[in-house]
Formats: sequence, C-alpha cells, structure tokens
Amino acid sequence: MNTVVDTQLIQALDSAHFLHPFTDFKALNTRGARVITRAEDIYVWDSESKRILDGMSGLWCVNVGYGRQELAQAAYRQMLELPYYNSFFQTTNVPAATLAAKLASLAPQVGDRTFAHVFYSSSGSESNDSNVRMVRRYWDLLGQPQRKIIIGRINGYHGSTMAGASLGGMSGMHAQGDLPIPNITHIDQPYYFENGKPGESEADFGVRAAGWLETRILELGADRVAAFIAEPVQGAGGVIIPPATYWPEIQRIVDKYGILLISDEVICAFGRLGHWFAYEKFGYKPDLVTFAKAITSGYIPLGGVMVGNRVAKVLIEQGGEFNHGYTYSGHPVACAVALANLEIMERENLVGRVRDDIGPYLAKRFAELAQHPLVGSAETCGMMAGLVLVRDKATRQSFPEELGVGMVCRGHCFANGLIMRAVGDRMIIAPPLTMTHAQIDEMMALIVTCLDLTMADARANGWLA
Ligand code: PXG
Repeated sequence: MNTVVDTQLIQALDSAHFLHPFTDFKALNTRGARVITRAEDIYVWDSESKRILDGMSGLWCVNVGYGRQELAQAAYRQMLELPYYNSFFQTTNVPAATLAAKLASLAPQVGDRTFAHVFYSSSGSESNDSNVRMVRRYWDLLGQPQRKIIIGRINGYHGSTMAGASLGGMSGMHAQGDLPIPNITHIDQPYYFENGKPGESEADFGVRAAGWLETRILELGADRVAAFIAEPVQGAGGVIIPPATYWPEIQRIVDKYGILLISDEVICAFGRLGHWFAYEKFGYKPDLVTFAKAITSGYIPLGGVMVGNRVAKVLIEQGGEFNHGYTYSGHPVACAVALANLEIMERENLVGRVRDDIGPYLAKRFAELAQHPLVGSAETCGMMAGLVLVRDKATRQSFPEELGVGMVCRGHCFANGLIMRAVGDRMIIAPPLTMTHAQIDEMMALIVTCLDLTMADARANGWLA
C-alpha cells in the first residue's frame, strides 16, 4: 500500500494548524515538516518515497517493528467487541484485567518486592503524575504527611506534564512554566564522561554519584523525603549509562532512609535492555515502576505504573477511595493491543534475543566507533546506544555548543536515510528489537558515513582543535 500524498498540501495544513511538541513553530514553518507516510519492519518512508532506517524505533517505542498485522487485528477485533468502557464505577473489562495479570507475571520479584498490581494511564507523563499522587498518599496513610519531597536528577526525563516535567531535570523545560512544582528537587546525573574526575575510576565515580542522593537526603532531613525517581539508563538525556556501582549504592541509601524508589522504565522496559523490566538487569528493588511506549510498541497509547506490594498493601488495606484516575485508565483497545504485542515478544523471544544475541552484537559493532577521530566514547546497553562527538579526541575536549555539531551530524543522517538523534553532541540510537545482524551492519555503515561527513564539515570549517 503506497498512498500518493501531496507533500506541499500537507505541509501547508501542518504549518497553518498543527503546533508540534518540542518545536520552534516559526522555524519549522519556514522549512516545512517531513511528512512520514508509511512504515514496515525497521524502515519508514516519507511522502517523497525516501526510505529511512529508523534507528529510534519511532520515539523509543516500536520494539516489535512496524507493519505488524496482528496488532492492527487485535485493535480491530476489540473495537468491534467493546471499543470503550470506563473502569471508574465498579466495572472492568477483559483486556485490562488480563493485561494487569500478565504484567504481574512478567515483573520479577526482587527481595521482598512483588508486583501484583497495575495502575493504568495513557502515557509516561500521566503515569509519573500518578506516581506523585500515589507516593504522597502512601505517606499520608502511614501518618507521615510531611514526607512530600521527591528527588529526581538533573537531565533526567519523566515527561512533559506539570508533574512529569518537574520530576525531570531539564532546565529548558523548568524555565517555561514556573517549574518544578513545590517539593521536587534534583541531584546530578551519573555521567562519568562529563562528571568523572581525572584519575577517578568509573566504579569509584558510580559510588560518588550515588552519594549525592544521601547528601541531599541529609540536607533536606530524611523525614521529609518521600521518594527518589530515576531512569535505569537515562534515555532522552542522551543514553547515559550509569557505572555498575551506581544502582547498588542507590539501593543501600534508599533502604537506609526508608525512601520509596521509583524506576521510570518508560524507555527501558519490555526488552530494550534484554529484560522485561530494567531493574532486573541492574539488580535493584523499586517500589513503583513507570511504563508506557513499548507496552504496545507505540501502536496505540498506553502507560501505567507497576505498584509493588509495599505501596499496594497500604493503598488497598488502609486507603479507602483513591481520588485519582483517567478516562482512559484500562482502555480496552489499548490493553488488547498490549496483550498482542507481548505475545509477539514472547513468541519471537525478543527479550532473550536482545540479551544474548543482537544486544551483544550491537555492543561489538558500536565499540568500533570509538576508534573514529570524531568520537570521544561509544557505549551501548541492550538496544540503546550513545556516542559523544568531540573536538579533540586526545583531551576529550567538546565542541562549543553554538556550533551545534550534533545537529550537523543528525542532518547528514536524515539525508543519508538514517534516523539517529542528537542530544547536544551525543548521538543516540534505540532501534527495534527485531533487527537482524545484517540490518545492524547496514545501520553501522550509515553511522560511519555520517560521522565521516560530519568530520569533513568540521575540518572544512576549522572546528577541530
Ligand atoms: N519517562 C521517561 C523515562 C520517558 O522517556 C516519559 C516518561 C514521558 O512519556 P510520554 O508518553 O508522556 O511522552 C518519557 C518519554 C526524547 C523524548 O527526546 C523522549 C520521550 C518523549 C519525548 C521525547 O528522547 N520520553
């Protein structure tokens, strides 16, 4: 199926009426948006029939790849059977209840934490709003209403609603809209490349970075701190992979002060790191786990929170009515698509494949990029990868921000048929989990071409040291 699209017409409608997320509206209108018209496997096509390898799985979500008939059929069947009903007034529906049980069965028990319960939303942002509500309710019910403060991290991303953007540590977002909301504070991120001291080992840095949490807790007073929220690996922040020593030390600290731990796995869950849930990979014990995106492989919006027994018990046994929820909590069509999506993942063993096969293969191929003269470091974690462009490889000196070298590289990627994102001068990918070795090779060749082209620009413009 290849529908003919009038690119200029769609661009004109788009410019006149569609305000895009995270976009300089005026600048986009002068260029016109690229119109994406169809997708199959790991590729998307634009309205000019240009094929592009989608190294970002849409926006970190299309884990099973594009063009899955089964997901379309699951939605179609469910829409005919029961397209919508709410779950507010003592009602439920078959897909929502079935999916909740399925998720509980997939979430591994760690220590004394089991995950038998799910609270549904339609996005990662809403899920984190729900987390704020649940965490504060939990402490209220335990007679500690003064425990309100949630600690997040600078350069963390937890969504774009008032609470989501506040929990996240993106200064550009805080600057627009008087954020963060009260009782949210941030510690620095475990980014060794930028924050490690000369001569400090990565392992030592991991412990030191986790220690910033303890310092902040003590500054605030432990009896005022409700929870710590973090992504297992920071995604939107540029694929920042913490040292192996980081999470165990975080666990020690939250345990010591009895603070709730929220693992925001909107990007990292559902196979991205070779596990159903990423806390399993790093071996920590969260109380709440945020999910969205790949639960449906992005085919339809669905999000939620896995609520661990520590919180669930209090909310259920002592809570009475919880005054929070959404029209689309437990949406039957979204839940039916999620069930079909998880079925595909199980049947094709995508989680095991990432862990044992394509994850290690991507790691091996990506590590080769560290030799490139423009690359300061290149790492992967499962099917997420990031590299940093540097002005001087020997001293790891970065480019002046105003040059926008990452955007230059991203431009070459688009022009050459690859979607690779730029976060400052970090170039990142998170491709579908279905990739073959040959497709990884194809992607790597494109990345090298684009790095070479960026290098040529840097030479020609005198940007190098
Ligand atoms: N938590 C995490 C860890 C996320 O990555 C959200 C919450 C919010 O989810 P929703 O569904 O409300 O968007 C996200 C979303 C980027 C980018 O630039 C990343 C996200 C969203 C938009 C852009 O990498 N992640």
